[in-house]
Amino acid sequence: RLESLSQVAGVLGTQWGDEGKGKLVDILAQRFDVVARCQGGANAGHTIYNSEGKKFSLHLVPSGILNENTQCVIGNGAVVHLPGFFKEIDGLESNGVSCKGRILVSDRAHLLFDFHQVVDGLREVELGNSFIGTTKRGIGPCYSNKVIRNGLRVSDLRHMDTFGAKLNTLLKDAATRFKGFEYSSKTLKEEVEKYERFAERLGPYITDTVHFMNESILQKKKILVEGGQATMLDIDFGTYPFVTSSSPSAGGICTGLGIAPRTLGDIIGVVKAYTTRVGSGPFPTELLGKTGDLLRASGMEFGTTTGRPRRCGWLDIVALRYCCQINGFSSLNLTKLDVLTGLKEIKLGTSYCTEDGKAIDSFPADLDLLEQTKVKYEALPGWEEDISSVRDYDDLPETARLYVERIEELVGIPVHYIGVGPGRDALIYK
Ligand code: 2SA
Ligand code: GDP
Ligand code: MG
Repeated sequence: RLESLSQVAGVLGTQWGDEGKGKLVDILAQRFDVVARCQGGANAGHTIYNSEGKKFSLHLVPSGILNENTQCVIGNGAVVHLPGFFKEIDGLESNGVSCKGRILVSDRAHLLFDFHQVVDGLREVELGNSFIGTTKRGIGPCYSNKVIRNGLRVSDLRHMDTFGAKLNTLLKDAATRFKGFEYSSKTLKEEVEKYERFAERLGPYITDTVHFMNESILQKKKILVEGGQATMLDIDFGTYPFVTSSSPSAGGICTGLGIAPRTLGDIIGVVKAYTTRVGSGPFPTELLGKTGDLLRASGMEFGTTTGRPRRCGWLDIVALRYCCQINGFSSLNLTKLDVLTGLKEIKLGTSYCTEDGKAIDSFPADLDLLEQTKVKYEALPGWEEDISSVRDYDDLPETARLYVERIEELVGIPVHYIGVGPGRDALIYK
C-alpha cells in the first residue's frame, strides 16, 4: 500500500476536521521527500506521537517534520503568523526535532498579524448568538485582506522600507471598522521593529515554493500534501458561513502550492469512524445525549489548538459521499475505529429527508434546510473486544469488519488504512 502511492499524493479531511490527518501524514512521511501544507494556518491542530510515544501538537508546521529526511513546505495558500511559527519551531527544537533548513516558507504566503487575531475575536463578539466558533487565530481576517488585495505577504519582509505604511493601512481599516480596536503610532512602530527582527530570522526559510515544488516534481521527488481542516469546512463546499476561510479540498492543493492538476495522483480521504465538529454550525448526525458524551470521553475529543470540547455524532454517509464527489479520493483511512468498542449498536446516517418525509438527494447548501433535516439511520451491531492491538484486518471482530465494509459499500471507495489507536504503529493496512 505505501510503496505504490503516487509521486504526488494528498491526505485530506473528509468531515469537519480532526479526523487524524496528522497521524497518517507522519506515518507516510517516511516514504516522501517533501510534505507540504497548501492552506490554512495555525488554526489547524495535528496531534502525533513519535516512535517513543512522545506527543507533539503541530499547528502550522507540516506533520512530516518528525521524519528527519523530509523537507517541509508551507505553501502560498497558507497564512503565516510569525510569532506562532517561531514558537512552534522553538518548541520542536527543544524537543530534539531539528527544523533548520528543513522548512521552506512561500514568499507568496500571506502574513497573519496579531491584530488579525484581535479582529477575529471582535467579529465573533459582534455576531452574538450566531458566532462561528472560530479558533480566534485570525484566519478569516487575514484571508479577507488577501482577497480584498491589501494583505502583506512574506515577500514584503524583503521591503521593510514600505512595510510600516502597508501595515498602517490595515490597522487603520480595522480601527475604522471596530469600535473596540485601537492602535497608536507607538504600537505600529513596535510592530514594525518586531517584524524587522522576524524578517532577519525568517530569511533562510523564505523560498519561491512554486519553483521548488515544480522542480521537485521534475526531479521525481515524492511529494505528500497535508490538508488542514476538512471539506465540510471548505469556504465553497462547507456549511457556509460556519466554515474556515480557505480551501481544504483537493482544488486547494493546486491553488495553494502552484502545481498542476495533472501532477496529482492518490488523494487519501481521512474519515473518523464517527463524526466530530468543533465550533458552531449544522451537524445533522449530532448526538446530544449519553452516547455523544461517551464518544467525546473515549475518543478524547477536545480541540488540539483551543482545547474546546468537540461535538460528537454518528458517521454521516450523506456528507461523506458529497465529500468523495468533490475530492475523488483514491482510498480512505478510517480512523479511531477503536473508540467505537463497547457500543452495542453503531449507526450510520445513510439518507436525509425533510420534516415531512421528502427525500433530500444531495448535501444541501441551504442552512435552514440542513438545520431541519431528518437523518435516516442504519443500525449495525457493535463489538466488545479491545481492537487496539490488532494489526491484521482479518483479526478484527466480524462486526467491526462488517462496519468497515458497509462504509466502503455505501461510499464506493475502498478503505485502505484503519486506525485503531493514536500511536504510529496503530494502523491496519487493508
Ligand atoms: P477558523 O479559526 O476561522 O478557521 O474557524 C472557522 C471554523 O473552522 C473550524 N476549524 C477547525 N475545526 C476542527 N479542528 C480545527 N483545528 C483545531 C484542532 C481546532 C481546535 O485540531 O482541534 O483546537 O479548536 C479547526 N480549525 C478551524 C472552527 O472550529 C470553525 O468552525
Ligand atoms: P487532525 O487535525 O486531522 O490531524 O486530527 P487531530 O490531531 O486534531 O485529532 C485526532 C486525534 O485522534 C489526535 O489526538 C490523534 O492522536 C488521535 N488519533 C488519530 N488516529 C487515531 C486512532 O485511530 N485511534 C485513536 N484512539 N486515536 C487516534
Ligand atoms: Mg486537528
